[in-house]
Amino acid sequence: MAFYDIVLFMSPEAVAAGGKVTLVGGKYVVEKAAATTIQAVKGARPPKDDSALVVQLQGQIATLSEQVAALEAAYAVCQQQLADCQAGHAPDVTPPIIAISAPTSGAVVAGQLNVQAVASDAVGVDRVELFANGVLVGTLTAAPFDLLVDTTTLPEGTAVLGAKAYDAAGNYASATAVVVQVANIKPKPTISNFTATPSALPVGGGSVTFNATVVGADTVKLNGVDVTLPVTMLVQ
Ligand SMILES: [Ca+2]
Repeated sequence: MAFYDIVLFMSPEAVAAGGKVTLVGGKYVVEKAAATTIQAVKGARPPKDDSALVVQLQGQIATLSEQVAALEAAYAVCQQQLADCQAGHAPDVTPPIIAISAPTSGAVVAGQLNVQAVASDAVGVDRVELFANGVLVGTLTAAPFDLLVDTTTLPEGTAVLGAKAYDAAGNYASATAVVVQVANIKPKPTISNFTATPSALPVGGGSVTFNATVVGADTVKLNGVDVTLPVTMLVQ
């Protein structure tokens, strides 16, 4: 039995053209690249086991995939630059300008929060990405760059809002982060200093004024007051 080492030869041009190797049903499938880019070298020492060879090849495939992704991104930028040149103007090398206009740092927020960004670019803004605590929460491709963010999905306390703007040439800029306080859980209100004036019901009828200090409530509703009548008042 002869053994072969499988050697991958894939030129940068082949990779740029979308050439890749994938493992399908135990067989390696070559896409968009000449078959000669994979060679089997006879006479090599046998691999210790097939699984090691598979792992080695999968590692090479993963590396090639990363290279393809990087080349595709670079190719897209080159295409845009070429289009700029063909259109008769210089390539766009200036990043956009972006800022978060709402909310402002230090704001206490709850529920649905309208995050608003303002972005501009000399050529054009391609898209705006909005982040909450570093996690992408939305991508907007046209102004206004506003997005409702459900703050109940965020931890209570400090939250950092961020935004990035891109132009078609791949230039990008980040907005100054906005730090807000998420407060969806409201503490129970406290009541103190309850007084009634006068402290006893007036004989023959009249009004009593109640006062109290309530902290931590948006609204105060008087549900009822238990009144204990003095014995003397009952006798009368
Ligand atoms: Ca630009």
